[in-house]
Formats: sequence, structure tokens, C-alpha cells
Amino acid sequence: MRRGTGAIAGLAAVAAALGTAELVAGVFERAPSLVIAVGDVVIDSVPGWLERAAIATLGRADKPVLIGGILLISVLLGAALGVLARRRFLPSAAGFVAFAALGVAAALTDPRTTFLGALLVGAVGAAVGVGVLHLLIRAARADRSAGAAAPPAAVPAGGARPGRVRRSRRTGAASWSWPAVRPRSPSWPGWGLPALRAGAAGELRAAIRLPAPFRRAAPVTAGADLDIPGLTPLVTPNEEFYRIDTALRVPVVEPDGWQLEVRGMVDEPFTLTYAELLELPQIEADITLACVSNEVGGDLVGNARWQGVPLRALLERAGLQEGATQLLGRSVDGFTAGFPVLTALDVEEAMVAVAMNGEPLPAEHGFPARLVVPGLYGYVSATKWLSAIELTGWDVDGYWIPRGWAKEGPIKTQARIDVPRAGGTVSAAERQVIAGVAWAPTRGIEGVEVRIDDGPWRPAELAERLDVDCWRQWYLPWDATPGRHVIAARATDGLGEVQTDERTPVAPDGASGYPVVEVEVEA
Ligand SMILES: Nc1nc2c(c(=O)[nH]1)N[C@H]1C(S)=C(S)[C@@H](COP(=O)(O)O)O[C@H]1N2
Ligand SMILES: [Mo]
Repeated sequence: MRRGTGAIAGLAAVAAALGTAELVAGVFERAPSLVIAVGDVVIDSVPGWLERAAIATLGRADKPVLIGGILLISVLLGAALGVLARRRFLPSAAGFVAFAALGVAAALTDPRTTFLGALLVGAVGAAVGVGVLHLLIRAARADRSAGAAAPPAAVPAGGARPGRVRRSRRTGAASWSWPAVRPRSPSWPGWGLPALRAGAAGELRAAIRLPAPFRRAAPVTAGADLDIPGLTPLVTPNEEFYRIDTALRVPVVEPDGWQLEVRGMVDEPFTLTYAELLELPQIEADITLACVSNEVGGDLVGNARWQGVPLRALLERAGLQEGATQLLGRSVDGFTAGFPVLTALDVEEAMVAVAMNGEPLPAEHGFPARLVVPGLYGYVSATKWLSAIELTGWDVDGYWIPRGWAKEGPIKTQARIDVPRAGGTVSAAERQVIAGVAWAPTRGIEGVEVRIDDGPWRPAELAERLDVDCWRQWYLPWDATPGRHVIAARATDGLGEVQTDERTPVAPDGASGYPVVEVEVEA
């Protein structure tokens, strides 16, 4: 048997094994996807600088690229094992089993995985892989002996070589159209099923009746949400809200089995079910959430109307012990984020949120509950798929801290220019406007100034303030003259502090500097 044949057999065996394993993971709630488990381990173990570099260079493609890489390595390994299987089947089969065991070990590092679930997926994957490999190798051998059985002597001089012809016909038609090869087609069967499951959770979400908050947010007036074309709307629709997390697969949490624990350095630890959480008095607040990885002018920032239970109420019920200086949020998937307890006590709107823009939290944004803390970047505060609120000392570190990010993450005052678009072309004939948003949650925005080329800083008009935690729209009419122009903006927060012009990268504590937009004005 040729090497190529063995390689293809191994490749097909891996494809069948992974396909079946994903299928099992899709069907059984507690069975993990081994591919995703390996991806999670990779994400958790790469050094912080590499993870940052991956996010910076790949952006939203980081997850597909990681999964693609794992599949590619799996397939290459399968091909190598297939080559080996031509002569030494048992060691090759052992390789398949070891490969599956590695996946199982990776899956067991996830707190949500049950041992039996992981074992089931691993065993099915290994069995299918070894089985398919065995069948294909045997078929190829049978083929070869059939080909070899045609005596060369029977070949007429100068005629076709029958052994080859017969073999290629048989291998081409019979052996390699083995159905096991099919899972290599793009519609990977296991991947549709978790989506179905997420759909089921969607139905559950739709059935939830949210309680009315005892304190409502101010109504959004036309004066607060200016209708300027191209300007970011005041409230970001849920579907357009940026998403950042380490989860390769969005955790699908069913509210029935879910609980929120309040524990650690407290006098009275307690646990809430989803129904109990919904029964507690709720507030509603417009809060702008920003990611520390947001570049100046970037779009990893959004504003939503959140509803939930004030953290302060939960902390008062639990009773803080001396030394409880940090509030650490824990997620069902093991993610953690910590911030000063004082912030939770001082900032009235800091909450365990259950709703976003009037509907139960979308799965991507943390259903059934998440933390939202005005004024702090998400990486230290906004734990999604919340499972516990733990009171600790300051020495305990959340997920991102050992990966090179600052222990404290207050959101820096920022303005962003939305209109005109960077690099765009506008017409001098039409009346132009420069417009954008600015945010400094908990401090509010008092002013925005705009500078065109080397001109003076000119104050922009501000939309009405909805809330200090919420971003504010601004605009400045502009008599654009033909040519190239550079527009800069800067905000002043509610404490009178002007946004710094010092440019810093996103790591370790958030980007700073003025947003700048270059435009071409046509006569
Ligand atoms: N469980 C969990 N929660 C998380 C994260 C995460 O990786 N896992 N990322 C945090 C970060 S870095 C940010 S910026 C916000 C983003 O929230 P969003 O995806 O709802 O916009 O979620 C935070 N909460
Ligand atoms: Mo973030």
C-alpha cells in the first residue's frame, strides 16, 4: 500500500472520529466538544502577550482561526497515523486512543464538564476513528492483493496495465466513497446541534416575565438621541452590541438548574435561584460598557439599558467581613473578574443584570445573569454567565490580571468621531456636520471640543444628558472647505478633567489619546 493511501485512510478516520464526537457532544447536554475543550486550554495557557497579539491581529477571527488550527493539526496527525497503520496497526490505533485521551483531559479542566460525559465523547471518537481506520486499511489491502493478483504476464505487450487500472477503478469508486469521508463536508453535523440547543434556551428566554423595576431610567428624549445620519444611536441594539469573552462556545445556561452564590468573606453566605433573583427589587439604568482592548476610535464599546438587582443590596444582606476588599465575579465557565468592594457600595447602579434593553440577557451577553458596573472596563467587572459573587482580599486575581493587564480598570474618558467617516470623502457643497459620542461612566461628559487641522479647539454642541453612566452624543456644524482635513476631538468629564492627549496602547489599562479622522472634501 502506498503512503498516500495510508494518509488518506488516517485523514478520513480522524474526520469520522471528530465528526462523531462532535455529534455526541451536540446531542448530550453534559458531553463536551473535545475540539472546543482543547481550544479553551490553548486560550487559557498561552502567554498574555500572545493572546493579546491574537486579538489585535485577528480580531473577531481569533476563534475560527484557533479552531481551524486545531482541526488542521488533528488531520495532519491522523494522516501520519494512517501512514503508520499500513505496517503497524496497533501502535497507530494506540495513537488514536491517546489523541482522544488528550481531548478528554482538556475537557476535564472545564468545571462544567462531567467525567462521564467527557469519557463518552472520547470513547466514541476513539472507537469510530480506530474502526474507520481499520476498515479502510483492510479495504485498501484487499484492493492491492486484487490488483497484484492480475498476473503481469497477462498484460499484452504495449497494452494498459490491468492491475493498475482495476485498482484505481475499484479504489476510486468503491473504497474511497466510504461514507465516513463525508463529515469533511462543510456542514459539520455536530455544529448545528449546539445551535439547536441555544435555540431552545432562546425559547426559554422568551417565556420569562421580567419584573417591573422599582426605579426606572429616564425616558430617552429626542434631545438626547439626535437623529444625525451616521451617528451612533444612543442605545445600542442587542444584536449590534460588541461581544468579547474567552468562551469558544457560548455557555447555554438553563435558568432552572442555575444558582447564584454569594460567598467568601461574608457573615451570611446565601444562594439565589433565578426565580428568587427576579423577585428581588430591581433597578434600571443606562450604562455604557467598554472593553479595555478598545482602541481610540474603536467600536468595542456600547450602551444599553440594563435591569437588575443592585449589588449593594446583596452585599448588605450577606454582611461584609473585615478584609473583604474585592468583589470577584465567577462565571459558569471559570472566568473571573474582580474590582474594589467600595465601587460596588458607592456606585448605586452597579448590579447583577438580568435584562438588556428590555429583554432577558441574550445568551452572548451572559444569560441568565451578569455583572454590570458603571465606570469599570469589562475585564475587571462585567462577568457574564455569573455563577458566584465572591468576597475576597485584594491578593486574589481575576482572569486577565496574570495575563498582563492592570489590576484596576477604570474606564478612561474618551470621545469618538463617527461623522464624517475616517478616510471618507464629503462634499463642500453640502452643509457638513462633525458628530460622535463621548463617555466617562460615573463622571459624565461636560464638554467635547473639536479641532480642524491646526485651528483652535472649538466647543461642540452636546445632546441632553441621559445619565452620567451613559455616553453622550455631540456635534459641530462644519463649513467644509475643499481639500484634505484632519479632525480631532477631546472630551471633558464631569469632574472637569480634559481627556489626555498622551497616547497609550490598550495594554495594560486602556488606550488613551485623541481620536483623529482624516477626510477629503470635494469642491
Ligand atoms: N464569563 C465571562 N464574562 C466576561 C468575559 C469573559 O471572557 N467571560 N469578558 C469580559 C470582557 S473583557 C468584556 S469587555 C465584557 C464584554 O461584555 P459583552 O460581550 O456583553 O459586550 O464582558 C466581560 N465578561
Ligand atoms: Mo474587555
